[in-house]
Amino acid sequence: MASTREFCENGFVVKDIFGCTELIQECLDKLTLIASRGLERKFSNLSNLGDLLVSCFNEDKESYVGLLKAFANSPTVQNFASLPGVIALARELGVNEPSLVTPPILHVVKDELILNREKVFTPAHQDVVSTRGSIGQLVFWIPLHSIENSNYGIEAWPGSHILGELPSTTSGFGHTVSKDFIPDGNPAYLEMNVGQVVAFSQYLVHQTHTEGKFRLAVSFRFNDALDTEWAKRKYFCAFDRTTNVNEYNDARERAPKQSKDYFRNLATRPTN
Ligand SMILES: O=C(O)CCC(=O)C(=O)O
Repeated sequence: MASTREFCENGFVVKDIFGCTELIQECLDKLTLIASRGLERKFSNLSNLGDLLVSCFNEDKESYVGLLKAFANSPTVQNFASLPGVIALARELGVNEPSLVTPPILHVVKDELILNREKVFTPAHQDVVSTRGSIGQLVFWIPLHSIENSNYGIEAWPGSHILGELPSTTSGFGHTVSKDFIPDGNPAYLEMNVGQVVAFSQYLVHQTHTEGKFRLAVSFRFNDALDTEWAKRKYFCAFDRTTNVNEYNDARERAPKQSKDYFRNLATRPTN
């Protein structure tokens, strides 16, 4: 109950989640493995992982973006959204039947890895503008390491969630709360330990802190599938899926030979 009270007052709550630390370790190992192109490497430290990503980025930026997507879509990363402690917290904070808005998304912040500053350093914004799902929609944000006083954490204006959807303008990020409507006072910097998550309302005004060295975090959002008001809006959600069938059409010509080789190799692969 204490979490609910704190959440209703501030619009966010930071909580330890059982099993989160182990999942984070698995994620860091997996990212190290993928970024080192399948060489069996274990995560050693954050700075090494940062350097490894910088070398991938410098080699080929498009491929680097694909690599991050491939990692973010791994079941290991997706597991954050099904940790029993996460589901229990969502229910405690009013989301009775959690329904994912999008799969978990990865956020990487490091000076040498920035393709578009405006997308990475989010300005003061409310997530509701880009999602518009059920009213109690909750955002979970999970750093993959501790976030001390200035390591590209997130900053939030406590209590801003009760202001509803504030007027916003378009920005390089997508949208930002209009200047005159940014809540008074300084935002709170959310310090977090490994294994902690922050759950916040889609109405909370928040932004990315612009100082730090290297930061990795995962976020995802839950609508409440039992929300009757949302049901009346036909479960609408502004996020949508798209497909791109026009890229890599030449792969079709290579497919007959490739697939023959692929299955031959798979059938004769040594089992362990
Ligand atoms: O990771 C960040 O810095 C920003 C995340 C964020 O604002 C969001 O997920 O809504």
